[in-house]
Formats: sequence, structure tokens, C-alpha cells
Amino acid sequence: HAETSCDDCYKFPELFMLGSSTASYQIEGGWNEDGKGVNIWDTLTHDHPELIDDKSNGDIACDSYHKYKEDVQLLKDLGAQFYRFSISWSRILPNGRDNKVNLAGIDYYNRLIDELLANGIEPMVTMYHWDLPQPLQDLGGWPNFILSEYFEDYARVLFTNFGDRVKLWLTFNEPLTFMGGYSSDKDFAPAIKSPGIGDYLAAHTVIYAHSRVYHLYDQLFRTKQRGRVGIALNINWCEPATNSSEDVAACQRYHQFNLGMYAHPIFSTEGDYPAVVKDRIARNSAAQGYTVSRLPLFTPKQVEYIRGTADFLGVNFYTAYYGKAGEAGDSPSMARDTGVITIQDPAWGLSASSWLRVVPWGFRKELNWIAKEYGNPPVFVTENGFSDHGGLNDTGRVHYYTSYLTEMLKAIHEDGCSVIGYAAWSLMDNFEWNRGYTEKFGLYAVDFDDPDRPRTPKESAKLVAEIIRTRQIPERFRED
Ligand code: PNW
Repeated sequence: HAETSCDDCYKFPELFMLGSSTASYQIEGGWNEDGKGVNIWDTLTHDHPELIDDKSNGDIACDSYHKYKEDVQLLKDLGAQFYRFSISWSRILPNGRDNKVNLAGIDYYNRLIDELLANGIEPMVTMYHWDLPQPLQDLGGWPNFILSEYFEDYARVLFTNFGDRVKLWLTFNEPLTFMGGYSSDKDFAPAIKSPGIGDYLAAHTVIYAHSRVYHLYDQLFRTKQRGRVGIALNINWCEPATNSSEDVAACQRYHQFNLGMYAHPIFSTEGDYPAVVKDRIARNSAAQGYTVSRLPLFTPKQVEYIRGTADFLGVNFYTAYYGKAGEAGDSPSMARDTGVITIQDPAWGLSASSWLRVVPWGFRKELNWIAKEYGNPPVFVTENGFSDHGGLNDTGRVHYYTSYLTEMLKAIHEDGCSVIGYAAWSLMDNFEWNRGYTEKFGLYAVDFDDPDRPRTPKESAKLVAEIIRTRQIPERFRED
């Protein structure tokens, strides 16, 4: 493409969907209003404020429980074609089980969905963005396989109540991240320390739960509702630190442990966990004296049941690492089983988050890796974004979006990757989990000192609005 000035390379395909995303616990507030039950993030932030950098919580957050109409207006101002938000399980089912449905919760999401549709914005719903009802954690949480059944019951309530209007569904957001809630007592809810054991049990339940919901949709809802069901998985690009075969293999392992753990059972032709994941965990488990692998196995029947249970793959992509072969993490742990040492290049641009460096070319490589590994499935970028410490003149975020979107468009136009949509994380500044309100990801600023939680567009909001309106990267940000 060196000679041809490629104007189309900077344009979004006609059917490509552009929008933005949020999550219930991060924005809603109303933590105990109108019959909502307690979830594991309520518990963690209330009982262990020391685990949150600014000792804050999501009790009020952006107050979207009351300000959803304003949120829809922000989306409208952006020109967003869709809005990805999540539903709070304990707002719908206060105890986590379907014997008691909280009608005020159903009503809230009905009003949000109707407001979106009245403004020409398509709802995209994440069923689970980390806020597990506390009563289900009291039963052990995701490591308890029975939760795959309870999750299906919850999903049935959602399809029944919202499926007439919601056509884009994601079962889970980033199981890779929330399985970490069972491997460390330091951060993610429920902060249970069972590395290399509880986290794998959680993963196992979540994969099966996802497939149950997909089959449920097929059996009871698909013919009538005609929507699509996917899952949102996060992955960092891993660039081999050297071209040695060890480092190349290390980055393949990184991908198989972090993405393949979830994507391979669902999106590969063979199904099941990746062979390298099963082999290494089994080998390490044996060496540690376990009779059986710390990673539970799916039966051949379950492998078949799970295989092919997604209409599209949601991808959350933020950053990249250099990877080389080597021992990392405690024994046992997923890091130890993976056997990769990751480092970031000090030359890569910084954000406010320690893990997030600006590596736009990693995005294109990642989309290509996924296309090659899983036979080019439809990929929906469900999150991509940049953190800073606040301010309306957010040039770092403007640079991040233009450079990452340019690389994504190369993956589409030059490499043939079937990417069908993109959601900017996030619509507005919000509760950034253990970082509290110290790291800002929003296109809109939120004043958390003001009880009204006013929202103000940043420069990046104006940029994204221009991109959506013109459906291209503005000329002033192009490389040639
Ligand atoms: C995602 N990493 O989390 C979540 O889905 C959002 O809720 C969150 O606010 C956003 O990204 C920003 O953090 C991630 O270490 C957490 O690569 C960690 C990583 C990536 C995404």
C-alpha cells in the first residue's frame, strides 16, 4: 500500500457499529435502592476500603440509576449507534436466585432500554460485569459449578424481560480478570486467595455457564427474538522479546492461557481447553503432588456442548507486553503454569494505569492473531480506552483513540479481519475498581464532588463525535 494513497483505509465499513461502553457497578450507584440486593463489590468496598486506593466505593458512583436519561443524551451527542452497559444481577434478583424478581430493577432497565431506542441507540447488554450477588458468593461463588445453573436462570429472566428489544448480548465481561478474585486476597472481589486452584475452578464454571445461556437462547428465544449472543474476553498483545523459538513459544503460551482458556473451548474447531494449557497445568500439578490436575477437565460431551456457542467474539483490548520464557508467580499459580515473563518497553507511552501503555500496533497484531487462530470469527471490540488523571483537554486520550482506530482499520482493510463494531471505554469517568476514582477513562468528565454528578464533554468526546459523524479518521490525525 506504499504507492496507493489509501483514502478508504481511514474509513469505517458501512455496517460497522460505533459506540461506547460502561458497567453497572462502575456507574449506577443506588446500591441499596428499591430492593437491590448486596453484591460482592458492595461487600468488598464496604468491608475493606483499604483495598481501594481512595477508599471509595460505588454506592453513588455516577448516579446513573437516577441520571440514565442524561447518559442517553451524552450518547446521542456522541452520535453513538449503540450503548454497551451491564445489568446488575442483584438489582434484578436480590438473592441471586430466580424465585424472587425485583420489579423495580426490571423497571429501571426497561426505562433505560426504551430511552435508548427512542433516541435511535441500540442496546448491547452485558449480563455479568463482575458484580456477583453476595448470597451466591456465600455458596463459594464461581468455583461452585452450580452457579452455571443459577446464571442460566438469571439469563432466562433477562431474555424474557428485555429480549424483545435487546438484540446484542454478552454473557460475561473478562472472565480472565474476575477469575483473579479467587487468586489473590489483595484486589478483586471476592478477594479469595486460591491461586492456581480457585481461579481455574471459576473459569471452568464460567465457560460452562456461558454455553448454557447460548443453548437456552437457541431453545427458547432465538427464533422469536433474533438476537446475537457473545462473550467479552480481554487480551493483551504479547510480542516475543527476541526471535528465539523459546520466546516465540512463550508468547503463544501467553495467548493460550489468557485468551485461549476461554476462547478455545467456544471458538476453535476442536473445542476444549488449549492442549498447552491442559498439558502444562497437569504436569505442574503432578510435580506438586496432586493426583489430578488443578484444572478441571470437561467431559467429551461437555466439549461438544460448549463448542460453537457464540455468534460473535467480544474483545476488550488495551495494551501490549514483551514476553519471554521464564518462571513467574508463586507455585501454584496461573502465572507459574503459563511460564512467561512480561515486560513493557519504557519507550511506550504512559497512561494513569500502571498496566496500560500506548501500543497501537499491538491492536492490529492481536486482531490478526484472533482471526488466524479461530477462523476469522466476527469480532466486536467491546472495550478499548485510555486512562489519565483528569482534565478536559485530554490529548493523550485523543492520540490513543486515533492511533488505535487507525491500526484496527488496517486490520480490517489490509488484513481482512472481520471486525464488526467498536465500543470506546468508557462513556464517562467512573469507579475504576481498586483504583477508585483516581484513574479516569471517560469521554465525559464527571464531577464526583458535586452531588448532582454533572458530566462535561472532554476533547476526546468531541473527537469521537466527529469520527462517528464522518465515519472516518479525521485527516489531521492520519499518518501519510
Ligand atoms: C477492563 N489488564 O478491565 C474492565 O472491563 C473495565 O471494567 C475497566 O474499567 C477497564 O478495563 C479499565 O481497567 C481491565 O490488566 C483490567 O490488562 C485489567 C486489564 C485490562 C482490562
